[in-house]
Amino acid sequence: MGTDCLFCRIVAGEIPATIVRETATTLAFRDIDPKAPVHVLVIPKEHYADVATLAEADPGLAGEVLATAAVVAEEEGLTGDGFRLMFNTGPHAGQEVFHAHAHLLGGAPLGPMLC
Ligand code: DGP
Repeated sequence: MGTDCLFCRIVAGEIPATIVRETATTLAFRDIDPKAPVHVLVIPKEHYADVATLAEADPGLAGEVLATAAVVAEEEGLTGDGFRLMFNTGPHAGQEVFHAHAHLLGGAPLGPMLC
């Protein structure tokens, strides 16, 4: 996508982020405004506007995003007590950044909290 996408710019190293895991196709980094003790965003490096677009165009890559999220959940110690993995998709969900991303949340009881 390029310079007008915030997360593409993080992938390119043009905007700093606290990266917790990187694979050939995915990147996981801490959310700048965490809503839980652990709040990591997991994205495909390639630009897709949202998870529906991603899943239709490249289901394998969508699976790689989920796999990276699962590894980060394990590394962050979330697998015992549980965690939430969610994709805001479109304006009614409050999606603000139109580069597909999973929110990985955990580290405390989450209740009905939304991102
Ligand atoms: P969403 O509402 O689902 O589009 O969530 C976008 C998330 O992106 C939101 O929780 C805040 C986070 N975010 C926005 N700008 C930045 C940034 O520059 N760096 C990081 N690490 N996260 C950001």
